[in-house]
Amino acid sequence: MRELVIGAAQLGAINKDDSRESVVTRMLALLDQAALRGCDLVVFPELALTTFFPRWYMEDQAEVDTWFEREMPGPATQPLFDFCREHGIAISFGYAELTPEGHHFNTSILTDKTGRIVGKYRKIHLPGHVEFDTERDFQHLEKRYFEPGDLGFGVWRNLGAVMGMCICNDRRWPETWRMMGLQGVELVALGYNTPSVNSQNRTEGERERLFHSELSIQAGAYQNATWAVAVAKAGVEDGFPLMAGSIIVDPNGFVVARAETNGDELISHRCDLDACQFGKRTIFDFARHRRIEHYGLITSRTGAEAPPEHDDA
Ligand code: CDV
Repeated sequence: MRELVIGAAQLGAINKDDSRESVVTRMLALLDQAALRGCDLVVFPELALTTFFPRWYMEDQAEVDTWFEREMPGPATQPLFDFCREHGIAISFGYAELTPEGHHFNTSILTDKTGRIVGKYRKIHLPGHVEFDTERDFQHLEKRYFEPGDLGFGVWRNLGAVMGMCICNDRRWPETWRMMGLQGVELVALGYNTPSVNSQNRTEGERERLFHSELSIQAGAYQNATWAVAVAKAGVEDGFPLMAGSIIVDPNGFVVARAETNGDELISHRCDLDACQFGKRTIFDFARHRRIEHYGLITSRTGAEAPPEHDDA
């Protein structure tokens, strides 16, 4: 059996004024718990080091750039990597990445147990909008501050497993999961910052938001016979609530661990990677069952186009 103890380290609210150092201290406290539980890999949320800054409208690029990391590890994050090496724990977390060439990405990294970065993913499905939107109850400006990821959906051999990453909104797109599924993924690490209410529909609250999140993750895990670790940034950030509900999902799509609070919380599960094999060899044996000759529209058409209307009478 290939088993890994996987931790999902949910973070509670991070307010605008909270320093990266204070967040890293909280992350280290969760890593201490993870070490006691014997975790092999600990997954943290999207944009783990700061508040979810895309809710704030900014025009000054210098101000925007204060939310980004120019190096990874940097002085504030180095202790996380030191912890990995000292305790033999791999980690994955999200942050805003500013490249030396001046590109801005919503990024996640994956390390091995020595703290070496072995995988990087840059968020491809960026939700939200570019300009201030007066119709929304609050802003979601990811399309303003980030470029779509340019690295595709990679997978990496790490800790004896095939691991992939995606970020928040990516989890709602079957294409995300299938791209990794086609590379034999056995564990998908993903973090999210999902507001508890829909900024464009006040009737859609936390119950529906959690349902849609779990529906997407459970379907993605099942249809690609992979473990999935989905980790929230939760709680009320400067008055704006983010839903919690971090989960670990098995390759049959069942939730095997779930966070119970809205704050910093570690959940964990001993995951048998070989449990992916049954689904991959039977109902989701892609090589035997997929019919790519009928899937052309998926890569040739972006938006939905219904056939022309005609008179049925
Ligand atoms: N950070 C996100 O990508 N959030 C989106 C919200 C805006 C719907 C999500 O899919 O959860």
